Amino acid sequence: MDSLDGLKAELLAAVTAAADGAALEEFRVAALGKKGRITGLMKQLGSLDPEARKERGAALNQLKDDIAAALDARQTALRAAALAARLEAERIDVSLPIRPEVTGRIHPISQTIDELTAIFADMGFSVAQGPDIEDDFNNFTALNIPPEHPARQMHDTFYLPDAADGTKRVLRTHTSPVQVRTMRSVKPPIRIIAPGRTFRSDYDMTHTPMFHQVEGLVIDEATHMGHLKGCLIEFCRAFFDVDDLPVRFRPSFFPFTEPSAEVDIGCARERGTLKLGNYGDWLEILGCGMVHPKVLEMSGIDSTRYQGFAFGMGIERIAMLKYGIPDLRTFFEADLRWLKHYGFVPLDVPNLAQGLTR
Ligand code: 2NM
Repeated sequence: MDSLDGLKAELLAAVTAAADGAALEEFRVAALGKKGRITGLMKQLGSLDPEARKERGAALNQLKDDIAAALDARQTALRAAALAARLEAERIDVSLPIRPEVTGRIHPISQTIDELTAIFADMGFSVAQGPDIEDDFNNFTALNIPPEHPARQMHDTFYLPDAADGTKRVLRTHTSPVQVRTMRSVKPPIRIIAPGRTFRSDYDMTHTPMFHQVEGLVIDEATHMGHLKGCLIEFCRAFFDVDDLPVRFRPSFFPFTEPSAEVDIGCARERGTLKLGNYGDWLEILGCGMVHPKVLEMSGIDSTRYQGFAFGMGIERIAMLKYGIPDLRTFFEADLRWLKHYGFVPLDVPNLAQGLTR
């Protein structure tokens, strides 16, 4: 019986010589496959007498194991080499500046949402979201706007076909249903803002059928009108970056708050331009109030124990004021020249430490 040493040396040399995964697989088939050389030698065992067969079988098994181990080792080495080559070839310099000519811009709406989120986050608010398609209850009834209430007409609602279970559905006319969902699912204290898309069937110089709002909600055991005023004065001064910006609260009415107020900030109107600051004139920018006890109760909050405040404002409007954008409708025209002019560079992420915008 010939020795297997020569064959083993030959096969190991072939394993070492395999230059890639495909060559290695070809070798595996040629050596260990159904018609491979070692398999062929195994098949001849039947013609030997029992004593010789036992010895030869053990030697062949040993050879097979040795070759398989060499194959595994070679495969691991080839994979490591392929990865190293790929890492070398795909090396990028992450410290290179971005190429401005191929860079997109952050839309002023996104930028404004990021800015006001940074301000409210600093005051301990978190961001809540909800669906664009709401049921009539969350959008109206839970906010103390029952069916037939005149405020429903004021909202120019987009009605959708009823859901399968008969639920009346609408495109949300404000982000308040997000606050309703939060009150129903979270135990107070609550401190959230809800920025997002809202929809009303109205289209002219100053209205688009889709626009953005941010609303806020604070509920705790001793939350009062002083907290509302401090929070919103702080927001106005931080957002418009005017330390002594005058802010005044005027009595108003909303079905979901009592008392309710509208907030004006100081400004000057000169020859068609608008300046923010202590110049004697006033500009309305948001609505607010103490959440109506009926609204708390309808969302399962005990109004004898908890009270809170809420507020809402239009994001396009405050963005237009801050960034001098004259025409609301341009926000939604997807005009790249407009976006290049009014948009923001992606790496300028708003934060209070560096100032909201640089
Ligand atoms: C506003 C003005 C005043 C408001 C109220 C609520 C809720 F759900 F808590 F009752 N959310 N948002 C609110 C209050 C919104 O927008 C001008």
